[in-house]
Amino acid sequence: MKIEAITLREIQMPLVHFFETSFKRTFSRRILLLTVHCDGIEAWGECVAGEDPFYSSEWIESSWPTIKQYLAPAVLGRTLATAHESVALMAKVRGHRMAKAAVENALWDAEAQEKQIPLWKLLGGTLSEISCGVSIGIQDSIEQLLEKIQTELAAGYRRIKVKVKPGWDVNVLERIRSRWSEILLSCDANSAYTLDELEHLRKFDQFNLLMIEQPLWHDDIYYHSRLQQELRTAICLDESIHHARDAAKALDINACRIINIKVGRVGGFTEARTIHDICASRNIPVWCGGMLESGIGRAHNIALSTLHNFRLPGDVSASKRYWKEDIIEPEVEVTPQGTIAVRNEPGCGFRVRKDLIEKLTVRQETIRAGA
Ligand code: OSB
Ligand code: MG
Repeated sequence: MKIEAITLREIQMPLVHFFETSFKRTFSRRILLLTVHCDGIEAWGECVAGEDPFYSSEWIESSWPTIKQYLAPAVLGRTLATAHESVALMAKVRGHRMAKAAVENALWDAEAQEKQIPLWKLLGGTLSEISCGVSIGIQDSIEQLLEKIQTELAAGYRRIKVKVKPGWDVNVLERIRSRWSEILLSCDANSAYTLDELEHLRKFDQFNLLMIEQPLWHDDIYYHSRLQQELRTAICLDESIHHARDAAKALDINACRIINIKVGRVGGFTEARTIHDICASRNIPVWCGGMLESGIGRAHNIALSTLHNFRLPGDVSASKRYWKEDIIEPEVEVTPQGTIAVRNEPGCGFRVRKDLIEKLTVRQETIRAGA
């Protein structure tokens, strides 16, 4: 495929309900979408960098110029046999993994469209339906949170994950467990604690959690291994796993027993797959994380989740939990059994609603080969 042009677009989409983590309450998303134009095909990618450099150092205002000035020029004008080849072309740029993933993943979509096969098959996926959980943010009251959990359980979701932070943790987990003693339950601290809080973190052990996600510093692996030795609950790393070596290192030193794979955080499908394979070879289950994606990122997460070692329910859920109207058709829907059935159309499996995207676009820029 000959890469002729890349279009960057920022769309703005209000969330149906605010989403609060230990670092921020988000009401509306600013999403960077990328279109690759090649051989008459239009292929899409979503950059999961946030509105602020809080989850990671990347944010929409770092990703846009990095793609424009470095990543797009590295691939434009080239003829690639596979999307995978783009990784080496962009390798000179250090970090900026979410920006790289947006480019690489759009190229995977292009390759799948060109070969007329579903993206999930091109990635080597084997599962025909994926298992879904939900991530529920910090609410204004515990009652509100319990109500949300009730709604999601009734919808069929197979795992509930709640966001925690100091002051919204043990008290909250206690209330959840006293109402639902058996459900698959986990929590995500997004780095809200330090090792000084070990005695407090030990209290989490009483709730029979599937895992505690990223309790310590966003860039730490070593101290998580010290913490894992002290806890019965499995630690799952999210923020601090940037590439396959991080995953291997974390497993070498027993820093976690589960890994959350976010394709944007690790720089694209190629690296995500490598991490998946490393975990599979060590019998470590993985699951697919979410970044409040629009339908395009959501479709890519579904495709990734069909790899066999995605053995735990992911944070990949229905479009309607986030958006009044999603930018793909059909929207992502979840069955009453808490699954998403993969689609067998070529490419990402969903039609991109360009009319709606046009309406939501606040800026756009097309970069061409040699320009
Ligand atoms: O830590 O998994 C996280 C959203 C934004 C930033 C970080 C995280 C999250 C989520 C949302 O938990 C998951 C979703 O998209 O549903
Ligand atoms: Mg997380």
